[in-house]
Amino acid sequence: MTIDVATGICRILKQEGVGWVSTFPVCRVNNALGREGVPMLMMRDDRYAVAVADAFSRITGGSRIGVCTFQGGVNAAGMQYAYAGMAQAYEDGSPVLCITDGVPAGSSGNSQYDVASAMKTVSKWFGYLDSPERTPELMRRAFTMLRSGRPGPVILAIPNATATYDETADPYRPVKGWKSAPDPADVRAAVDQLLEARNPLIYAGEGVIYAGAAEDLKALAELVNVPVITTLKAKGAFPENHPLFVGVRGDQVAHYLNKSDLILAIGSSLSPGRFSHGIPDPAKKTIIHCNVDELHINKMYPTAHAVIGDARLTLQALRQEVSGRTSGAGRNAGDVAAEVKAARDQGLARYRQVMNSDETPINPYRVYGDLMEVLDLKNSFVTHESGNTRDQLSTVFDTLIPRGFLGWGNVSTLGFSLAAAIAAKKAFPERASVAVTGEAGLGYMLGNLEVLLREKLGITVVHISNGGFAGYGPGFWGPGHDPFTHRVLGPDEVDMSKVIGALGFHTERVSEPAEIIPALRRALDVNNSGRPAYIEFICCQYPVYGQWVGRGEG
Ligand SMILES: Cc1ncc(C[n+]2csc(CCOP(=O)(O)OP(=O)(O)O)c2C)c(N)n1
Ligand SMILES: [Mg+2]
Repeated sequence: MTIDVATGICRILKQEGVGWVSTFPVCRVNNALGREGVPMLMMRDDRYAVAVADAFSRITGGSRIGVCTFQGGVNAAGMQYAYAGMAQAYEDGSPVLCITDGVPAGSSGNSQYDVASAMKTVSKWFGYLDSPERTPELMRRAFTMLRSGRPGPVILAIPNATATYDETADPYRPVKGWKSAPDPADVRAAVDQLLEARNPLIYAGEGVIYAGAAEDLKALAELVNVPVITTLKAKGAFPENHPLFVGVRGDQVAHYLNKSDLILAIGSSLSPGRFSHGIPDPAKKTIIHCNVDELHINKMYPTAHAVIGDARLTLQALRQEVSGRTSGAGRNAGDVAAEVKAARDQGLARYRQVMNSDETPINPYRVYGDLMEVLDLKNSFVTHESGNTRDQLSTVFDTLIPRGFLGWGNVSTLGFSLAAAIAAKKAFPERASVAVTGEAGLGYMLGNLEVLLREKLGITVVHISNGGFAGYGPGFWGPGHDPFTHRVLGPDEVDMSKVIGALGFHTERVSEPAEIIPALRRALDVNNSGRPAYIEFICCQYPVYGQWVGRGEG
């Protein structure tokens, strides 16, 4: 049976269980998607087309692959705009499939922008379909890379979507993805060191979520009686009401990072970036680095011992080894939980206080506290924006299930929260989905709000409206910040609830603390009927949050 490349790709996507594709026109595969009955979620710009698919892969822990299409080929404005989304997906290690038009044979080198070189800098693999017969092969390779090893974006460029091939010559079979188990000798050596340490600490990264290993992490932590911190991107990999949970950031996390003599890192690159910790006094600590990829071993810090393999298989092997050595009793380490509780209570005291504040303008922590009260934390999704909402929510928001909260941002690209909230609604339609943003994130979202109305996506956008760009550093004022570039028109000058209300959203503007909970309840209620909501909370400028250790002002 002879079919064209675009149709072949669509049929393979269906075989791979892809239920929808996000897009911004144009891409020559799109008409085939339409003909073959693959729903398209049309965003309002190319960056968001990538970001929604990227977020879907993150939120499902890679168990369902997000796929997007956008304009490519010669002089492709779409691809240049999509680049921002791909760069973020690459830096954050998200397994998203990007399909685009390729530069046709005979046209390479005629424009200034070198498509292939640019795409290679933001992908785990850039596939160029130079011959129609190779369609099944390249799709097989793409899904192999999306489902195996270190996660990252894969790009497929199709220079001639109408070329034809024989579909029966190389019949496509879905790719399962493969995992590797660690070397048992490495597991033994790691356990030797772990059992000898006085103050070990588990440092869990997002690899735990991609490996579906949250339960295994909990089981190991309990067996060895070791406190746990998670990275921003792994927030929720460990239940945050667990007695061994220390935090993502803040004084209690600093206390444990400083105090530890051994760090058992699992599923984390251990890369000190803008939004992660540095390891204090690394030379004085034993770093056991469990990772799926050798790329991160001995990076920045000397690795005392590496355990290479899938996070779930690694955690299981570590647990089995500890059990065997201790006749199932695990590591006896005194009352670790009581110390964790005391450190958390001390570290969180000042935030818990403002979470109950009645001041006006509203303290942003009061909004976060009330949000936690309103949501069923085992059946909802919340994400932050770049800016204070990231720093504050990752300090205090209690995440009880993996992906009940999406922390994101090795590179923290403004506007991603809307894409994440959309992807969460697609992944778990029954869950409430909330994006918390400042004015800069909102600005990036505005053009895409129409999508929520068109697609009947019942999502709530919570705006912490404080009339300025807080950005990084100590806040809106003071040394180290940007005094000339923070002020924008604030709630006294612009009423965003009217602007977004005119689009068709349910909107409210809240300036009284007592009104926060009722307003949130009304918004979530409206969401149940597929109508999006926007609530503007008139807040004070309160740039206070937990710091990253060893990163200066973060
Ligand atoms: C695409 C992009 N450009 C620039 C930045 C740098 N940046 C981080 S936060 C921020 C301003 C945030 O202000 P706002 O949205 O009002 O949040 P607030 O901190 O006031 O809550 C900027 C410009 C970024 N994260 N992403
Ligand atoms: Mg702001």
